[in-house]
Amino acid sequence: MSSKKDTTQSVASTVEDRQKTVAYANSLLGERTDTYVNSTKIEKRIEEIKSMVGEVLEHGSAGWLSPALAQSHAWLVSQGIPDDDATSIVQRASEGSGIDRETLHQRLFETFLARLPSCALPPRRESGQRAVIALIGPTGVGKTTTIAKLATRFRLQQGRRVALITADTYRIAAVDQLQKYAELVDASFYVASTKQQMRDTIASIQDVDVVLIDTAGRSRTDVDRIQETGEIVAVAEPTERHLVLSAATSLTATRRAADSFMVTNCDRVIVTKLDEAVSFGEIITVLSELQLPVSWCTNGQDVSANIEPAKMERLVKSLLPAGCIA
Ligand SMILES: Nc1nc2c(ncn2[C@@H]2O[C@H](COP(=O)(O)OP(=O)(O)O)[C@@H](O)[C@H]2O)c(=O)[nH]1
Ligand SMILES: [Mg+2]
Repeated sequence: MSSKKDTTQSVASTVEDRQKTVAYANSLLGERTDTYVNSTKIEKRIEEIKSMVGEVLEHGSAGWLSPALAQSHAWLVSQGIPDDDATSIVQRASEGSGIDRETLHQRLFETFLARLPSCALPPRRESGQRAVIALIGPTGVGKTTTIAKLATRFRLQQGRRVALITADTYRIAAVDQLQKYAELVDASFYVASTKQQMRDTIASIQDVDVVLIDTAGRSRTDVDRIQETGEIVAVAEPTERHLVLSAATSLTATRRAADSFMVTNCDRVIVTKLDEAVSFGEIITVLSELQLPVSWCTNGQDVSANIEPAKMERLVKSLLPAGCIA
């Protein structure tokens, strides 16, 4: 129970506190504390504060009322998702009131998964149909290595009969390399660098379950050669035409490559070099734009391993690891 004396003391100390606060505020304003308050200066400060509050509110109206949203946006941009995409994705994922970080993470995961194309299943042995699989794409993305990986998988791991055809005669060493590999995995090997050669070769191949066609890497600006590659491949009447894209390349380069190689009528995508990718936003963006089914992912140089059927959940997990917006 407080006495009257206590109450008087407490009122006195409140008044004293207030005076101290006013004195402190005035001192901050650079005024003497006991004489007068410079109203012009105070008004100026109030204007400054108003403008600061205005900025905060404006920022809030863009969707960043919560630090978790701003953090998610910053994370996505740091992972190579274009700024505008990141903004609209985070805004949509945060719709509704009071969502927690875990829900936001889950919604972002689902949003990216929904934007990505489906996965293409590997050719089924039971189909009874011969699979003719062509790989097309820029130089150095890993086409020949992936052909060797697929040959290993189909031949050594699944016991299917495999033939390798290379249309790449520009690099003699590459032809030798693939031929040696074909011997190693007990696959037949052919070179066909013109339409006529391809026609003859494909007609001559009998009793094979899978034909793998390697093509020359082309610079994305080499439009005529890209077209020519497409025509040579077309003669083989492939059941699958894979555009090979590296996850370790910039968004601009991958977008342009995808653009240039579309004339070859690719109907699926292989993503290589996931092990070398510093971030995953670039490849996820291109795959989402392309909307071609993704068949395989490769993640290393070991031809006896380092390839697996594509799984979009894995890619999204790499983009949004647990705790990235914690
Ligand atoms: N780290 C990594 N390197 C790869 C992968 N696939 C291919 N490579 C390497 O990329 C380089 C070019 O590969 P290559 O198959 O010759 O590319 P191509 O020009 O498209 O036929 C080689 O050094 C390969 O070992 C991969 O998944 N990860
Ligand atoms: Mg090659």
